Amino acid sequence: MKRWLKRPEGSNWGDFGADDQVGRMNLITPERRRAALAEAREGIAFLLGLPLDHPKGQIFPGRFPPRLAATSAGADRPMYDWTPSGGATDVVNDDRVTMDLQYSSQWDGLSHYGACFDADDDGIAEHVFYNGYRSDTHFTQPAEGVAPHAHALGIERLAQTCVQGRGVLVDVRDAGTPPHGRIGHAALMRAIEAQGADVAEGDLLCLYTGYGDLLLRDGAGVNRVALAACPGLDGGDPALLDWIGRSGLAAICADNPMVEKIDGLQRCTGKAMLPLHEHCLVKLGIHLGEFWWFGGIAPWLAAHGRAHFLLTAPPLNLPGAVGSPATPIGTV
Ligand code: UVW
Repeated sequence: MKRWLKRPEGSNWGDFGADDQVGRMNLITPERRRAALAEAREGIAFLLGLPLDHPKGQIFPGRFPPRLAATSAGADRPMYDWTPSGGATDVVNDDRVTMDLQYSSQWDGLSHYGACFDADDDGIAEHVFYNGYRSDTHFTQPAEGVAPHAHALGIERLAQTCVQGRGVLVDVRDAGTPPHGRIGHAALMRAIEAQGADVAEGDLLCLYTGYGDLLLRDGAGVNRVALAACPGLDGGDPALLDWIGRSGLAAICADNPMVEKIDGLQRCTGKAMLPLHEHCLVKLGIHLGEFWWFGGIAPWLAAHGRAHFLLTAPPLNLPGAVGSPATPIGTV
């Protein structure tokens, strides 16, 4: 069922079907996955995710590290105690965790980020998400337990695609203007070319900014010094947004907090504070991977003159969640 009369300029709403909920992940076809599998030539696998226990705790404002507790059946009884009934010898532990799903390495789901847009073409802006799904009709406050937050575009939709395709690693640590600054279209194209990479329909672009290395080295969270030290995409560059639209990329993943460069959130009226988020998540259905870590795979790829690899990165299959922790694996 079509949910809009007017779609945002430059968007692809409806192109994958009126009820589509996975956007450009549709472009990872069996053929593109076979091409990705062919990149796993050596059988060497790299973990592309950060740990969930940063020494300094909070790494993103408002998102807290996991709190882990052993499950327990009562004051002094372990959860599993089979000995009284059967005399069995099993000893079993379970854990319970409370965590912000978008703490550390994560996926932004298509229900994570929306925009104010007049999709009804009646002069009144609604809160809309990819493909015209709406805040008022497709979201509820999550209740205790597993009540869904997103009744559409939940992260389980992404999980159902399995998120397995060809990763393209681009080292952009020195690509920004000024150094460690914003990466616009020209700078990104230079970096892609310098590394002999090519970007094809259905690819998962991975941007190595060095931020994940800084986090591991210093335990630093999101602060001005760390943000200033690493580049990010320039969401204000129309040529970059146009290229992303034309590229056929299925997702963009980075080792920095937001994929796009932020110099501190500025007050702004009538436009998005995070224009790349709006362009990718809202207009095009391009998922964003954030806070990943490329410090292991990038040197290997560089040493072997390669940029492509098999990327496998499913999120949690948690119905109704708007984002998810990620434990991505790159195989070369
Ligand atoms: C926000 O958009 C606030 O966060 P993220 O970078 O996780 O998308």
